[in-house]
Amino acid sequence: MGLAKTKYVWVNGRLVGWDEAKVHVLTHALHYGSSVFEGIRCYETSRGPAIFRLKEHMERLEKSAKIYMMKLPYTVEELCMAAVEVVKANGLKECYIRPIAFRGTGEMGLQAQNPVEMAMAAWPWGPYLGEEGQKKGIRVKVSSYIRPPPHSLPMNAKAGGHYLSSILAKMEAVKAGYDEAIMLDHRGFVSEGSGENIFIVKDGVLYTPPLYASILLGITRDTVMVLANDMGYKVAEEDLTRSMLYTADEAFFTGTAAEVTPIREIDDRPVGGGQPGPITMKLLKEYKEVVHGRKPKYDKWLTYVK
Ligand code: PPE
Repeated sequence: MGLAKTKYVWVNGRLVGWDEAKVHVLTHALHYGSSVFEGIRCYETSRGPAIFRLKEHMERLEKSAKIYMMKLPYTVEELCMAAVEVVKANGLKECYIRPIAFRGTGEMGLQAQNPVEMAMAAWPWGPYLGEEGQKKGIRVKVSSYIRPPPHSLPMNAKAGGHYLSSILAKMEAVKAGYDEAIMLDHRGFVSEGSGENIFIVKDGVLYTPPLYASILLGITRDTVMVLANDMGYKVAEEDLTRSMLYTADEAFFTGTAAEVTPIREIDDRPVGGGQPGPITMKLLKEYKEVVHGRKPKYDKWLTYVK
């Protein structure tokens, strides 16, 4: 899948041409995965393009960096302004924005405190698990790979190296003919997808794994929790077992890239009726309304690109 190339990329504080946005082969992060990043979406609205929950994403980036003792060379505010600049300069209406901070060149070795460099690119990106997947639901498999426990890797940070675990799980699932993987944590409870958080619905109540199940504290997870509450549904952050997945009425993934994606089958067992569930679809619809700026109540989550 080729990336939809855009004109400019923001690199260390200035816009450069797409093809100029390069790093040296001895970049620390290339060898050891010492990077932290974000994934943010910008949507078209009647008031122009709007970036969804921009500040929360940049704040999470700062926290991820802190965990790995990386000092970001820009403030959250400066990074928010840079994101707006990238969208604007490229004339994009709807896009995915990828800020990354990484240890650059200088010394080699694990302890190297090489200067932290930053870049931010934006490009048009469709639904993570396919247009069709979002409409009809996807088929998933519980992975043989578990999420690293918190005393092995701080999975609450969105760090480059952490994705090696996700890559193994995703490749395994796709090679076996499924769309995505669900990973369990080191205790055997449900954690999350390779690049999404997971929810189930049982008897009208939403359940999602807690922070300590080695999940990334997803911003879409938070959005869906707020929307569900406001729609009158109860939401519980609780440990989920594998069999609770099999007997759920509905299941879905959340993520900036995945948005809300229904799950119609888990380990060859149909979820509910084997089709996207009604509460899932209501949440997906509401999510789309909100990100496209059609719900004044949640306008505080939008940063307009003017
Ligand atoms: N868990 C993981 C492991 C994860 O990577 C993501 C985002 C989430 C949960 C959901 O977080 P949030 O986007 O804040 O709701 N995954 C990104 C895609 C990773 C990729 O490049 O592939 C994303 O959705 O942007």
